[in-house]
Amino acid sequence: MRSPQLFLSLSLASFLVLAGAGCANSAPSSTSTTVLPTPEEEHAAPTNTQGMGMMQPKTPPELTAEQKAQLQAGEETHEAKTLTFQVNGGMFYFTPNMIKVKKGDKVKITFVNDGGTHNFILDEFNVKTKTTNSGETDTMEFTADKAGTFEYYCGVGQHRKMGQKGTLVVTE
Ligand SMILES: [Cu+2]
Repeated sequence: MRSPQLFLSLSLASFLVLAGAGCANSAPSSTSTTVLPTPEEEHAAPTNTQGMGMMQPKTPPELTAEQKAQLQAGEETHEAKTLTFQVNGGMFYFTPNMIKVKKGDKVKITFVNDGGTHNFILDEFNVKTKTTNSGETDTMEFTADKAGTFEYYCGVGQHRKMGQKGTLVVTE
């Protein structure tokens, strides 16, 4: 009667040992599974670099023919009127970075975000666009009711310090 019980106990003990050994055996294979993702991480690295690239300064785009015509309309002799400008902004520039108008002009500016997070601020005329993301635009209007030289800039992070600014010249 005792023999079968002893056999069962031994069998149970053996099973536990084997089960334990099984776990121990599975440990190395899970370790090698952990090693496998490394090539994928290396593959993902260029994507991260591109993400960092978004933060790097970019060469400002050339003025388009339309932008040149808009700037010329502001510069040439004229009676007070409505002037429209497209201003592109990116890391860390505004194109154009110089706009000239006459006192009394109504100025309409469409800000186009070329890439990154930016806004367009012109304190002296209480102008501030919403903070935009890549590809977004925002339009604002104001009357250039005082003559002088005013700086417009991006208020995001250190962008102004990095050179994302421009000059509005309002002449009498
Ligand atoms: Cu900015």
